[in-house]
Amino acid sequence: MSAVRSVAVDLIYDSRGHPTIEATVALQSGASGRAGAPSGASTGVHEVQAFPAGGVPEAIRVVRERLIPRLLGVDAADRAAFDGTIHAVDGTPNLSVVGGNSATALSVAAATAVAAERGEPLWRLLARPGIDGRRFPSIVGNSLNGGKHAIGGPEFQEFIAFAEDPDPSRSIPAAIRTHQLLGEALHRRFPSAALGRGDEGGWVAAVGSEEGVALLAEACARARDELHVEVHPGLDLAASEFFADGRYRYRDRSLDRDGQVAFVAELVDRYGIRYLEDPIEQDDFEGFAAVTKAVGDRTLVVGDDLYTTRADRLARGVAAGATNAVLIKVNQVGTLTETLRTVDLAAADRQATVTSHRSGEVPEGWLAHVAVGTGARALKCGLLGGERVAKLNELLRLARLHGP
Ligand code: 2PG
Ligand code: MG
Repeated sequence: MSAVRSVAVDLIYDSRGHPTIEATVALQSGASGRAGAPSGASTGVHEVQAFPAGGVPEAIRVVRERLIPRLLGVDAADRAAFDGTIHAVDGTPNLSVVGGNSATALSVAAATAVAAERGEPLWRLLARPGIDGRRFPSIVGNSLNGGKHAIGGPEFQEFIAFAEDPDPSRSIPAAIRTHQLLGEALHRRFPSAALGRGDEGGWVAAVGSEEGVALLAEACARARDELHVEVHPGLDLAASEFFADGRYRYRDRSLDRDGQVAFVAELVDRYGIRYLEDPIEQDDFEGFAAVTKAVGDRTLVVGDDLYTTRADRLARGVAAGATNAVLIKVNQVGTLTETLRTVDLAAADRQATVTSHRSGEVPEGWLAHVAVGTGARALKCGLLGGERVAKLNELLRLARLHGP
């Protein structure tokens, strides 16, 4: 039994400079694990609450006073018991008492401690049936930022280099090269403007959404020619962020649902898009289904805000034919237990999974283990900045250790 000996929670900062939580779980054996929780900016309305109303200080106080005493002595190897204690003490469906970020930090720290006790990598502890650590996710690499992740950028939130290759030593450099080539293209397009970097390390430029896609597609084509890796354009529209009063609002026009579906389908074909996240607002399962019907045979249609990693919402999406893939973010549901429930449902329903970072990240690599252990089709991650590179480098390490 991997009984919990002590638990600590503390304030740390994420990559946006916002406070978040880190947890350290120590076991009777002396093994311990530590993990920090990331935070989103374009959070879905169906996510759990990241922190209680009083923010990080209140989260820390509640966890110390009410949760830690209940976690001491619990068998951390019994994930349902450990994570279940968090839910039991919280007592709300959206973790508004302890906070979803406390739950994530604690759940991942406990799993990390158990893995350390066994002398195993974390991914193995999380491994779903049939996963042997020799299959690696492709890379969904954010190259140009917009929406809530960039000031003065396009409406679409993320312009992505989708590097489809089972070998991280090929996919990662291809995605990074695309980012570089996109920077050169932006510089040619705006020779005297200053180019910035957004929250996820992608470029920020005063381009419109479609122009951004065109420049990205060009950069992908050049990277493909140079490196002979299948790198194609992808998008996370985060469409809920520019949807208001029934319309999708762009700087030069507004579209109803049918108009949005047609616009997105046209972009997929014109630019060869192979990854399409949240093209429709977060409560419109039918709109998603229309997109999937139109282009789901040639691109991943991924639900992020639509599902917020929740099994009940994924089940609804499967019944509606809404998507062919689901984004997986641990802190959208709080614990690893809930996350793995959704991953297993996705596998049963042949929905691909994409393991994702948040826009406010911590410089840690545990996300790569979640991706490998759950057999994710792709790891979604920024390409620049220590908090992003930490995940890419961990994936490279796993590939070197366990790869073919
Ligand atoms: C998203 C994420 C990560 P945020 O929308 O997919 O890229 O953004 O963490 O701000 O929700
Ligand atoms: Mg998203």
